[in-house]
Amino acid sequence: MARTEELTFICTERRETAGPNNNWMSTSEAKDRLGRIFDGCMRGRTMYVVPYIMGPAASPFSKVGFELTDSIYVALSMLIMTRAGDVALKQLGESADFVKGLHSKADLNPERRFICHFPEEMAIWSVGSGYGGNALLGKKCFALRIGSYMGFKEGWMAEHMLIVGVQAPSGETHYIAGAFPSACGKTNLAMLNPPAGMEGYKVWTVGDDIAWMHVGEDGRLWAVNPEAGYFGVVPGTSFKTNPNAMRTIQSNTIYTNVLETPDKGVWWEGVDVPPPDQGIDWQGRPWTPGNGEKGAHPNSRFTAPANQNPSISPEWENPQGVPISAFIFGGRRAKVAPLVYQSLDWNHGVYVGASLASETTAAAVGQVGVVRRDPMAMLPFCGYDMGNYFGHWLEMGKRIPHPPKIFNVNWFRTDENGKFLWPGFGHNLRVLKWIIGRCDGTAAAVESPIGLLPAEGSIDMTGLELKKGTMQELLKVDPADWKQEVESQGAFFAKFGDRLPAGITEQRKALLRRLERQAAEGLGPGAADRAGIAAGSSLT
Ligand code: OXD
Ligand code: MN
Repeated sequence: MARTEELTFICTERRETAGPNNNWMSTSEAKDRLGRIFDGCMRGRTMYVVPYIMGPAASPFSKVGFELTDSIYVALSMLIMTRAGDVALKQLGESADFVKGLHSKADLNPERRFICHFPEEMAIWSVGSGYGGNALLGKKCFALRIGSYMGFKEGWMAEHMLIVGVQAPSGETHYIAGAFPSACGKTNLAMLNPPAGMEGYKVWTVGDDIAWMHVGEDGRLWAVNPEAGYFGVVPGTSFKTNPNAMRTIQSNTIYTNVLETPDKGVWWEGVDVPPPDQGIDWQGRPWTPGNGEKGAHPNSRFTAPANQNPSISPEWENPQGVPISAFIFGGRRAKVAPLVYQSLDWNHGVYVGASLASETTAAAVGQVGVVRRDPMAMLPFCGYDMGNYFGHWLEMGKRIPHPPKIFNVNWFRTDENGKFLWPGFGHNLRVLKWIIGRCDGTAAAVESPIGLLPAEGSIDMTGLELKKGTMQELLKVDPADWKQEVESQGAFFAKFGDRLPAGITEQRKALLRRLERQAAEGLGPGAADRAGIAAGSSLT
């Protein structure tokens, strides 16, 4: 039903390569342990051999993989999620440069379940699970864990980011890539419909989960979506919350762990139609409405072809990708993070991404409202030491002559009664418009210790009226909250030990200095200078 992070390993010669952010097993131990489980496990079954491409066919950035599997679900899903078959064999030609993926359901026993990655030899061995995130090896395993390691070695970036094109009424389109931890509305943002008052805009989906990005000859960063389909969460998906997703999943779609209706249809909690009188629940048991069980598992999924999405970008298969104007990082924060702010420069933006955090929701087991740090939303997916990963980000800043501007967003700020201050969904386009305005130099901003905030009136509110004072509340930077936040960030970064780049530590100190200066300025003009607190890095 879900990814099993505790059974997911990075397997390398040396433990240091994997870093404190990954479970580690030595290459030889992993092959020995898993080899014994794999031995004979497909006897009497059909083995499928799936050659596939991650990335558009004929793109210089695409890479080929093979997956051997004994799961028909995996084989068919790979045909949806990747460009598979002949096209991949043609692309590979005589080359031996491909990622070797081995998967078996074996006996589906959690005691004998392992998802092992061998970045040093471009191989993935996954056994004992049939869940997409563990078993569709092109996605998280290849495109992110192996991909991030390749990017580190080869000078490009594999990120857990959606990619959208925002077309203005003038016809001009800007591309934005965004990283969000799970349960932050990434798929909805990737398929956003403009709100009332912004009908002249159009949002195009390039990708909903993963971006592979290279520095182009023009000095900008260009992104391709390595996938060809969507592996999305079903419950809560409806014509009200995400009409484009609903239209995408009407046909050629594989559903897992949903309710089966008597006419062999599917149903789930949160869809626009009432439940059937009876059905078979996600565990295969008879189900009736109100019997106290969920019909669909909260993480039930659809696998659907991207080209069925009504908002699919005309550029989504462009072999060169699309040029990225802005990165956005976003988490679920009831307090602390304003609706949107811009980083002061690339390095500060890397810090903003590295300190990304989100509060846990009822959708996952465990305590609700606990802040979890998830740098660049990559904590479960970075295939090597995350300190080195931060270093790679800082390094990329020097290699991109015209880098994307970096922003942080928070759709989830609440008032004192715990009610969301921002309507979210289509209205998030108002924030994207401000972000694009910043990239174009047309939207106004004001300085704050944490970065640049929208100047009053600079967010387009045509067609949306908020209660008086709400926008101020959404954009508030509370010094006490932020002092605590910076402390919590420091405790998190300490875990990376001496692998943490100096650039990250410097950014944290500079942020602290700017906050202290602001606090002192609250004491009256000149107080900061008298207290000897230096100004933060220059605002350019
Ligand atoms: C996913 C995930 O399935 O991030 O995309 O877990
Ligand atoms: Mn994801």
